Amino acid sequence: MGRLTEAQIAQFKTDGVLVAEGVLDEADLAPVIEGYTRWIDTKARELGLTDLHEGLPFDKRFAWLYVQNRAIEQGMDVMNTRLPEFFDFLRCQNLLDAVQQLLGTPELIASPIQHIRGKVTDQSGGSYFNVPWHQDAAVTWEEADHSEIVTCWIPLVDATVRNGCMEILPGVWKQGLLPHTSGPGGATIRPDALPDTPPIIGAVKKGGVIFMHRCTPHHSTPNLTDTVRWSLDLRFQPTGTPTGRPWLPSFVVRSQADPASVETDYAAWDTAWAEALAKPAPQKSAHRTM
Ligand SMILES: O=C(O)CCC(=O)C(=O)O
Repeated sequence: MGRLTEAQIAQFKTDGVLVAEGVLDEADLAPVIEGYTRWIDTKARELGLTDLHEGLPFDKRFAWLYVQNRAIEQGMDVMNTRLPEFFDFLRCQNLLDAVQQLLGTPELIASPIQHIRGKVTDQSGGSYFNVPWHQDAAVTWEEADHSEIVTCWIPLVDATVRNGCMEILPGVWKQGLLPHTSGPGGATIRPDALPDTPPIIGAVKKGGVIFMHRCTPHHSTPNLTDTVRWSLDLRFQPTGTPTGRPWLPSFVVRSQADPASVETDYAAWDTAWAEALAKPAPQKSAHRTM
């Protein structure tokens, strides 16, 4: 069991980042892509777009729809669409095998901090397209500062320098949480505190995953192509550890000690998210900026 080599696990532990190719199979990602293909089609029709571009593939269609009406991306994130295919993907065995190897435990929950990003060349829309240098720990409450959270960045198309892959700073996680300020794209590391470390270029093929420590700085680069750089970013951590967003639901995705605790009921997941999102968010922001 396990898709990562001992050398890859050791690299993650040293660098706080691992760009791993071939973690997932085509069949792992296909349902999520099909689910989003369906969602985009429905949304385009609801918006009454004149040209539906029905013949275009997944890595192109959204860009052409976005040009017509940026509202196509509203409500697209995973906790809003709540697609059954995405719910199932949270328990993807190939992904969780790798996470288990990195965390050394089969007792795992999915953090509520999870996104899909359809990054197009026009960055003027959603702020989450062009994310500035940050550490994921800066967007959680301090209750999660001792939680071993692993970010899994999962391209749904090949991520390249030209279509706006990430850049990541290796080894910097050892410095802990760096000071952040708030900027147009969200929490960002104060420029004077950004370490002078050469970045790793996060180009990775579909099927690969970039694993990151919660204190690993990373940012997104512009998409210079006419295609869509689709990706998921999900976070997993040992069961029982704080997520840093206690007002949002987290779910057991794997357990050897208590297999019945794994959330396999779509309706329960759907309802928990709907109820959490219907409540006002706490006054204390999740973004630790100064
Ligand atoms: O997908 C991107 O370009 C940025 C992702 C990111 O910042 C994150 O996963 O925390």
